[in-house]
Amino acid sequence: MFRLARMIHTKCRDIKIPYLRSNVFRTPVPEDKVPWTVDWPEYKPAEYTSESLKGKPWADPEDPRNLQFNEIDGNVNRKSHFCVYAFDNDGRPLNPIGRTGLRGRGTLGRWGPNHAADPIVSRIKNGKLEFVAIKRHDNGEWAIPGGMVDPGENVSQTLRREFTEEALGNVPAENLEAFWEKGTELFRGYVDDPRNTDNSWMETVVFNFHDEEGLLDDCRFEAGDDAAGVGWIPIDDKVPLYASHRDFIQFLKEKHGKC
Ligand code: RP5
Repeated sequence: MFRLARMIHTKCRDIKIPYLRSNVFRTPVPEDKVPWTVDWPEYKPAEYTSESLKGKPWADPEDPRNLQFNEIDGNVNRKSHFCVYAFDNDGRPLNPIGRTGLRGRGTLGRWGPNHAADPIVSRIKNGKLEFVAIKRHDNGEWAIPGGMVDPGENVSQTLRREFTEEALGNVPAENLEAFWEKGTELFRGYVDDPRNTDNSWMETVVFNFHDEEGLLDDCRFEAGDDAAGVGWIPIDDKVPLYASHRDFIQFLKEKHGKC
């Protein structure tokens, strides 16, 4: 498994644009003030939790105090992949990487870790390593077709479900049974997602499914509801990728030793 040399907030500290689907701007956080260990008594970040979370069955209640953090809470995994996280004075989980310039949950459903899974489906075509990417509806960036782990679901189910929903329109699922068995884990941990806040953040497990046999060569991908486009892209493409996905593609490159 690969590790990030150093995680630092970049995408979730961006002050040039408002937070997703809002007019709320993050409070500027200089890089050296990201870690909570750096004393900053004047830090008073903006607060934002999207109204769209209210009453949603997949979202946590406004008040986090009765939730079982750092535990498997019923069928919701509130454990972090990499640490036991701490809390602020209001009992809200504290982002383990540090300050983001925004309190609340933003548009994320869970206080604390929001678990996702990212399937990197790859192949070698004309000597070049390629992977299947989707164009996200929310901010128009290209991304690995990952998604949230549903309550009670395990990561392998999420990997397969998300890829099927977001990218695979016309391939009968039973043709790919063996393909989904042969994934290898590339990474598990924190994601520098633009939706992260001081109290809610994304974590993921990244798996690589490498198509050695050309099973998907004739597949005409179809973008699902969450995607505006889908297709193979070369790993050396200069197109910017969502959140930490460029790092994950770098792991893929290191694994296959190709460009
Ligand atoms: C990223 O958000 C993860 O790496 C994953 O790709 C994605 C999951 O969120 P949704 O696509 O479901 O919005 O942090």
